[in-house]
This record gives sequence, structure tokens and C-alpha cells, in this order.
Amino acid sequence: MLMSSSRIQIISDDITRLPVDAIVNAANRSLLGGGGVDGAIHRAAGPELLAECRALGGCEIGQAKLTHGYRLPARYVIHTVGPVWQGGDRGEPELLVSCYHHSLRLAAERGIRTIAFPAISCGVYGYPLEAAAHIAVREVRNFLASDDQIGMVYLVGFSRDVCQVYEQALQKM
Ligand code: AR6
Repeated sequence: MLMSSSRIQIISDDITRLPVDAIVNAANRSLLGGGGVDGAIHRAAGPELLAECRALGGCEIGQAKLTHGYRLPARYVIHTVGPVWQGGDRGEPELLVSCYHHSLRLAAERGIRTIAFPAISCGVYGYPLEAAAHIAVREVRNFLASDDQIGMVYLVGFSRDVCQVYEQALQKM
């Protein structure tokens, strides 16, 4: 098994373009689409994605559900619902940890080998980027340390700035 840190890669890209086994969606509890990365994923996947999501009955904050990727290059979409930042003492860190953990566990259970995460909660949900990047890197590393199913986890920054924060978080670990 490769060392866990060599199975984490930070990339600057549009997550909807990545030919990985699964991309993660930063969704809301309805799972019926929205703005940001959620809107981009639904646009790129096509209406079949919304139809499958309708049958899922929503998703709790910190949990994750899997659908097909339809017109996306990715085979699957793992929809997770991040916390809205409310100052940090309303369980937000634990809920964000839970998003990464449940998404990775679901991926491993489904035999997924390559998975890409956006910066969950770091857009309209307002989670401070440095704190969220620290959680993302730590949780992915912890998971990979005891998993040999997933071969590569991509942490996707939509801009170079986000990637820089991820790189700093990775160096600090
Ligand atoms: N590829 C990669 N990253 C992206 C892309 C993309 N195509 N588009 C945006 N990002 P956000 P949240 C980045 O707001 O904060 C939706 O309406 C973006 O720059 O998409 O978890 C849902 O329906 C930011 O760094 O998600 C929910 O209601 C990160 O993805 C709500 O927003 C997350 O930003 C979820 O809010």
C-alpha cells in the first residue's frame, strides 16, 4: 500500500471535468440541486441526476449518499451536506469531519478507487477555508492510513488561492 500522503493530490480544476470514479457534491439537505458546485454538477450530469436524487429523500448534515454520474466523466457522485458556519461552536467541525468520513466510507464500500472532493462548506455555507482545509487533509489522511481500497483522493480547489491553503495544510501535517 502506498503511504497515505502520497495518495492525496491537490488540484486546481472544475470538479465536473474530472475523469475519476467519484466526485463529491457539496449539496444541501434536499439533494435537489442549488448553486455553486452543486449547480455545476447537476448541469453537467443532466436531468437524470435530479431524477435519481428525488428518490433519495434528502440527506442529513454530515451524511452522504451515492448516485450515478450520468453525463459526467465521473462514474458516481457522492452527495454530502456540509454544515453552515455559525461561529464554530454549533458542532460545525464535527459535522464537517463527518462529511469527509462518510463520503470516504461510502466510496470504499462501493469499490471506488479515485475520488475528488470540493471544499465542502467553504462557499455559501461560509466555513473558514483554513480550518476546513485542515479538517479535509486530516480526515483524508486518517482514513487512508487504514484503507487500501482508495488509490487517490483529489482535493480540488476551484481557484489557486484555495489550492495554496490546501498545500499549507498538507505541509503542516
Ligand atoms: N468545481 C470545484 N469547486 C467548485 C466548483 C466547481 N465546478 N464550483 C464551486 N466550487 P459551494 P457550500 C467551490 O457554495 O459552501 C449550494 O447551493 C467553491 O468555490 O458550492 O458547501 C448547495 O445546494 C467553494 O470553494 O458549497 C447548498 O445549498 C466550494 O466549491 C450550498 O450551496 C464549495 O462552495 C452548499 O454550500
